[in-house]
Amino acid sequence: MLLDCGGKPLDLSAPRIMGVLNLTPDSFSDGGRFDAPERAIAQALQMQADGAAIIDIGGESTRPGAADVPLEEELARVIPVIEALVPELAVPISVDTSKPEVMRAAAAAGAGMINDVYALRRPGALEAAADSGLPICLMHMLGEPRTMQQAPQYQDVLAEVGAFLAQQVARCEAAGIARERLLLDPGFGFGKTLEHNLSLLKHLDRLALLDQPLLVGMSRKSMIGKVIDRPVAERLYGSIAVACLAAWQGAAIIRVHDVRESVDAIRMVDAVLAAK
Ligand code: 8Y4
Repeated sequence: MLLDCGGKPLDLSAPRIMGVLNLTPDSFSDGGRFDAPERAIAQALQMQADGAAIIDIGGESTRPGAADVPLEEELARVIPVIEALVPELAVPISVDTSKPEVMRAAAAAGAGMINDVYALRRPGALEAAADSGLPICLMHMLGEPRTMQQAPQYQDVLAEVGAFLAQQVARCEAAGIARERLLLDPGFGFGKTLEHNLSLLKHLDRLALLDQPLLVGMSRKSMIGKVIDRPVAERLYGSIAVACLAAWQGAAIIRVHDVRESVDAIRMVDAVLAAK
């Protein structure tokens, strides 16, 4: 299956790696205004060389407890980097944003995918994403980043995440977005306890029944830290393990920080998937 990402093809006939390029001030000390574009370009080229099929660029921290980034700040962080990267990269760029203005500016700058953790629920986002013509990743989140980890509860996490994603697909179709443009993501860590995250991963294959490509992001997250009791810098092997479990169950795209290691791991998984 070939996805057209703003003119750059993304081949989803095997599981692919999405590299995370963070433009938040904690990753680039000047907040993206000064030398960040140069550093971001070097990092993106390295991720492409390491086998990333797409690179996700975000200027808004979506970590639990994080505050909202003002629009002008997010535009200033993200758009110059997208403009600089698009002509340099063969692989598409995905823009991690929930703001319609950022979606429109990123699409105009040549971005190839919209990755919205709010699943286009912010005012104006549905229309902006529809108008872009780009593929869109719709992610499940219970609550808002500031409060989502305060005792999230479900009757049946898999059924509720699945129903939410199916509902958002229907909403997008009603707005004129073809199903072929939609990827779905259960949103690991977004309003979920460790037990919720583990159940979602164990039964990820059930979400494949929604018939849209699945994108998952678990790299370095606290669901790994809690199980292996390691700080964020020491979660590579745990991250590789969950990436493989997701690929094994049919995940199309796996969002990771450690591209090279993850590409090797999922290539191995794919070889087994493809065996007779
Ligand atoms: C350490 C490193 C601890 C990173 C936590 C984190 C997803 C996503 C994020 C995801 C999609 C993150 C933008 C959270 N997670 N987009 N974005 N799916 N589609 N936290 O799971 O990486 S940011």
